[in-house]
Amino acid sequence: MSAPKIPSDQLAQVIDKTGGPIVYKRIPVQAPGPDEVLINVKYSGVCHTDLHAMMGDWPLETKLPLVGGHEGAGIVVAKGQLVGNDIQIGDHAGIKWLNGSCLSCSYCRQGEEPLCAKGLLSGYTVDGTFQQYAIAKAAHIARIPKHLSLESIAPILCAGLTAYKGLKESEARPGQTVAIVGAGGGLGNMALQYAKAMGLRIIAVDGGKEKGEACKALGAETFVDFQTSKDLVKDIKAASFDGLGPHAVILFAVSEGPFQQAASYVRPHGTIVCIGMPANAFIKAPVFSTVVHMIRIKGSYVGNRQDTDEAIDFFARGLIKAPYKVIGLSELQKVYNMMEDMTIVGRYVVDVSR
Ligand code: 8ID
Ligand code: ZN
Repeated sequence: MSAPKIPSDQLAQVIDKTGGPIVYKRIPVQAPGPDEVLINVKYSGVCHTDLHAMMGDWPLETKLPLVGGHEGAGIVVAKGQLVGNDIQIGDHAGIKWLNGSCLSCSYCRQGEEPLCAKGLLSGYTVDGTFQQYAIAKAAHIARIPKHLSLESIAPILCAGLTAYKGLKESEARPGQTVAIVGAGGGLGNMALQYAKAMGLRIIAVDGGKEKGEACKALGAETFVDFQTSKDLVKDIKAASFDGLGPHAVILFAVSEGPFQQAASYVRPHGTIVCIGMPANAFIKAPVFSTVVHMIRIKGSYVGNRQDTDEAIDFFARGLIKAPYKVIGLSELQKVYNMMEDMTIVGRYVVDVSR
């Protein structure tokens, strides 16, 4: 394939200072380093993490100025000298949250690269996918088969991957029940589809009629509305069929309450998996019942390269059909406003060309 023409500048959404605003403007296109690729991003999902990054919600500084975004799907247009022949110009590829890692520490060697102390984070410590040309370490790009739609695969690159990994980390087995908290949002919707494909029974927890209907359409057997339930703990336990509570609880909500409630309804010997990261939040559980019920509480953080391929494979086999809406990159702030108002059902994907 002849080398595509790469412009010297491009449109991007740029954060100049923590707290925002984002500014839609022209910035230079960067050249990839020796072990990197340059990807012409076509579509990028918008994750709540992008909003946390802009607002400075977490005890980890971002680069500034910053181009956010870490669910980018596009086409490889340039590669550094050290990149092998297994990546060709014209290949379809994804940029995910983990933009790169050292590949030689004990975590990287064991397939736990998200734990690498030298990890680079797309749209956080390095520029991400809310621009037309984005860079990633070649070893970490997601390989996207060419017959798959770049628009619909974009949300798999973080929401799908993270939800799938969280379900694996829960160790819930086919036939067992998981409570998915924050099920109406981007990660939650994906978790519903992966859980269904993995043979799990699902209790979805979120707020509002629209999210309730969406959750049921995506595979939830029961929907518990946290905004109207008078006794959430009782309702979730009752929804677990034998009344003992779900075998696993996966927490995607961007509020602290669920992180302090889950231990009250998870089943004895059950597992609580924390994935959502609300600002300044703490997990709380009574020591006595955590001990005598042998409860496990753990975190789960994106996924490794193998998890990425597996998550894409579920999608490629037609098992993952979480809803998304497309909007121009120029309208990113509107997505953030809806996210803050909790009115997004599923995911927004930005079309980076407009
Ligand atoms: O690797 C990771 N751990 C990882 C990866 C990607 C994203 C973690 N995250 C984090 C994000 O940074 C964010 O904190 O997961 C969280 C969820 O991301 P998202 O799915 O992109 O957010 P969303 O689309 O806004 O969905 C959040 C849902 O939570 C519901 C909301 O109604 C919304 O549907 N929710 C809230 I806020 N409070 C709730 C409550 N008390 C609740 N649902 C149930 N009970
Ligand atoms: Zn994300």
